[in-house]
Amino acid sequence: MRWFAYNGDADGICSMVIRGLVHGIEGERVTGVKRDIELLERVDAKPGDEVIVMDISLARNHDRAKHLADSGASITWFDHHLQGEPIPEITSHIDTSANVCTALLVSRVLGSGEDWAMVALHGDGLGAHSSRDDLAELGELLNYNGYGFSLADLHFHPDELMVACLEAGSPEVFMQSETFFRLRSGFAEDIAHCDSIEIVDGIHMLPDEPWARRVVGVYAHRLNRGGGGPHVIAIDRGETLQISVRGENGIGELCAKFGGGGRETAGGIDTLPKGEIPALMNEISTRR
Ligand SMILES: [Mn+2]
Repeated sequence: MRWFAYNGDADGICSMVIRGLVHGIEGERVTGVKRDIELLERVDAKPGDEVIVMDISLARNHDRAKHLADSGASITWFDHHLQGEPIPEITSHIDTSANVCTALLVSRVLGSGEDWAMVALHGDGLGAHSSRDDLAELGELLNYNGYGFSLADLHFHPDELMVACLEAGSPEVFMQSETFFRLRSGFAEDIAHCDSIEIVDGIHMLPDEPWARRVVGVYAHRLNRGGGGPHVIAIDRGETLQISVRGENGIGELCAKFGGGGRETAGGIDTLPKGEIPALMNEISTRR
């Protein structure tokens, strides 16, 4: 039996589409909202099963990955997030360079699907490294769909969106679909709210509302495109903040100090107690 565990954002979806166009997507597929990254917990692989993991951090799934590898599953891992301690039994294509995304790694290994990899670079806020500016909107919209506190916030289940992209075959064909137009109009409605976002003590503070939970990632990438980071964007959840951080480098490691994670230019902390805001902002200010 084959299992797939892939991030529900643009990069995870494009990685899966590239794989699917070459070898198909037969198997048990596990995904979720972007922030749901402990996907391996839902992979119930038996000895001899194959597990393909795309765009989720090995550091955040280390114990479960080790357990599955030790119990005889064969695991292949494509990613660009913090790796933590490597696991020798895993076939790993992990590159944390700031100019790659997971879909690009998948496309290089399979020798195919470069167009979808160019979409994914835009989705991950790495559009400067994409050779296809005409795919920027698609990348941003696929990424936008992955953000939300739970699946109920999303326009489409990430797996449904992935299948729609796969069936379209090419980014150009998908951009003519009803699915694409629904994403575009949903996004336009959500991003219009962003004019009202206030900056409180250096933090872009968003309310805990569905539009904010959906648009926060794209809003953060757009801020970062203007330079001047690291930028801190938060959703106010009462006692705690859900934090996104964007910058030029070292962002995942910065977030890991506060129980979060990420990669070179983007990271997050799911639940930061408000008492820890000064410590976080101290770290941020040393990097500005
Ligand atoms: Mn990614």
